Amino acid sequence: MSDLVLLSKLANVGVITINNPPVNALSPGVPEGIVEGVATFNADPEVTAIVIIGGGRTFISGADIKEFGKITSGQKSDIGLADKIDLIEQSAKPVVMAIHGQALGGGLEVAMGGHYRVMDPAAKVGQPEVKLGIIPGAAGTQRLPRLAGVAKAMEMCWQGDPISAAEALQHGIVDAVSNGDLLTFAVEFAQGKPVRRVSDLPVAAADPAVSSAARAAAAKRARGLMAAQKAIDAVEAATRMTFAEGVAYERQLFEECLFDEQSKSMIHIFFGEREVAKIPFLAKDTPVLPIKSAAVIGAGTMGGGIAMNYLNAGIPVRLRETSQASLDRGVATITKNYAASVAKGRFTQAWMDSRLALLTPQLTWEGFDTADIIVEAVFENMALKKTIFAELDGIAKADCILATNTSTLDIDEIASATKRPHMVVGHHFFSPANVMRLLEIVRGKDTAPEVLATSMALAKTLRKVGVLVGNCFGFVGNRMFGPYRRVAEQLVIEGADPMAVDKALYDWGMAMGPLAVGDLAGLDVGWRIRQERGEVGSAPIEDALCEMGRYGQKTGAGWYKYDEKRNPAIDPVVTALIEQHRTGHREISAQEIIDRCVGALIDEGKKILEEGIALRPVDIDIIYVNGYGFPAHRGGPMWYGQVGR
Ligand code: 3H9
Repeated sequence: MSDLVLLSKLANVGVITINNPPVNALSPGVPEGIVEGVATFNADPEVTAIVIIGGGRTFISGADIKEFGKITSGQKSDIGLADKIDLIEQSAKPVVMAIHGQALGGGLEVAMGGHYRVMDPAAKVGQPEVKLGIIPGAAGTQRLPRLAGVAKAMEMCWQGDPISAAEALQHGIVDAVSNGDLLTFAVEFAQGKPVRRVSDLPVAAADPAVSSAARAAAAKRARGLMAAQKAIDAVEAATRMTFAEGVAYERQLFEECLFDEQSKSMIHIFFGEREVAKIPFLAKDTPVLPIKSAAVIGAGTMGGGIAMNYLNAGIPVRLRETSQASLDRGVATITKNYAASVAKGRFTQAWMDSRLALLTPQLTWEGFDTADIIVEAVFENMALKKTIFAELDGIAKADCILATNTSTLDIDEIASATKRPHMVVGHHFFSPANVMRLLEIVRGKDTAPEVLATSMALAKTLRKVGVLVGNCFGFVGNRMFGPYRRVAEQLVIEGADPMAVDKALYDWGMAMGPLAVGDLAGLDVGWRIRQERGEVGSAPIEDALCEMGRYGQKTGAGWYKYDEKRNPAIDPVVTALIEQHRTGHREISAQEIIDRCVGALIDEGKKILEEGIALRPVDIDIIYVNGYGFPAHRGGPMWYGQVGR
């Protein structure tokens, strides 16, 4: 037997420990090792029960995702997991799965192959395959409804979010939650238990209302994602097929997903999110500075959201404003955001109170001299930012990181206002900063390696995807967004309807159409930038809209007019304005709209790569999927540019 699976005995119980660091993926040899262990203990007369447990930090994180490419490229025909799980389930001696960390995907499927499951209170279980564009492929869609019921199984399989031990217990997915050492608990639990095979359990009769509600919810929340609908189909099949038939049907749907571009794109994003954390030019032993306290300047939308990230991570924050009214407004927004999460059941009131207790709103610089990081989040104005950084230079301790949340401005010029440009870095958060996962970490010409290493580590602490980018106007994300939106306007000038432009890109998978995004973000932002950069005229319709005071949603009108609920409607005033700028009236297809707008992203992305502003194409993809509503199932603009065009 290989080292991937270790066998030991505790009194009359055979213990199988999975030993495939870092996260016990089911790489070749692991399922085989477990099956061999089960057979060994079945043949051992001293053993009356078997416990399967994960070594290290987790139970099993799922099938080895790297193996999927071998199937799609024809190197192998199967992951070979479902049949191994059947063999575990066939054990004549009771098998108890002891879950700590995570049992995800194939990990939960293995767990359900056991006769019982016990769980550490902090552990999580889930079927996250849909987030990789696939569905469970080792009978998860057939065993889960037998334990948790059809509705819960459907929800878990199409949404893909892991659930807590308490919830897993409540839904019958596990049989007990441990109250001490997990292995000891599992060994005791195993005593005298009869064999109980999940595949033998009945499934409740089909309820069409449950399936159609799940399909409608998935069509909305997982728009365009084939795997979400197929996950529902597979679970529903359990209500009308035998276990064996259901497994065969699941396999067919799993393969349909696996061979589709959607899953290849989403797997690219999964590994990409981990790849961007690796900075080739940073030595592995680059020091990471401890960040135990933070200070944020500016309690507006961005400053407040940024402060919440630190509070959520348990890091105390001093939040500074220049007037009491602005400070009060900022604190009220933070409180309101937390209260909304409590109302939705995402946090408890006690948790919210403990976060707010870490916040010190203030009008002075008090305590800024001891902060480990100071984040400036004031109005996007170079002169103002330079004044602030010059002032900070006289206040902050020597090893304090000075971060600016600028979304476009030159980091080096901001840093030049200090005598320590090596401590200055851009931390570009995306609105709403407490929700959006992306953090662009902008490297100035003098930014020290330890400031970059700390920023990357901090992104993880703040539960963000940190992507290192170079210093240029708009960095990566906003720089690419400019040409994308310009092309959208150009299409209108050539004859496309604004709504047709937005609809084409929305239907293709973007979170919003490009013109609607302009209205949401504020058309005046781009207008001011064009004026500052001498680019007036490059967006003639948007210039004209701004001259009319139509800045977008915040003024109730932009490309569209908005009612109190912010529903957009066509405004004849805009239709007339467009007519004045029209150079043609040709029919423009949805495909042309997609090709030209996404093409603009790709072309600018290529320039960004040539200039070394982004490290790798995948960095751009991760930025677009996490910060700009680009559909993960299309893999990001650079990936799509290779496979989709
Ligand atoms: C599946 O199970 C299909 C089945 O139905 C069966 C079909 C037949 N495979 O995330 P981390 C790597 S599909 C290969 O930084 P954390 C990861 O790339 C699978 N590699 O750790 C990274 O490598 P590197 C369903 C994997 O503690 C390293 O491990 N399961 C896998 O922040 C550490 O990962 C999932 O979708 C894998 N399954 O988070 C779960 N998992 O160091 C996917 C991780 O070279 N995994 N790696 O960059 C996760 O969500 C997180 O890794 C986890 C740990 C929460 C487990």
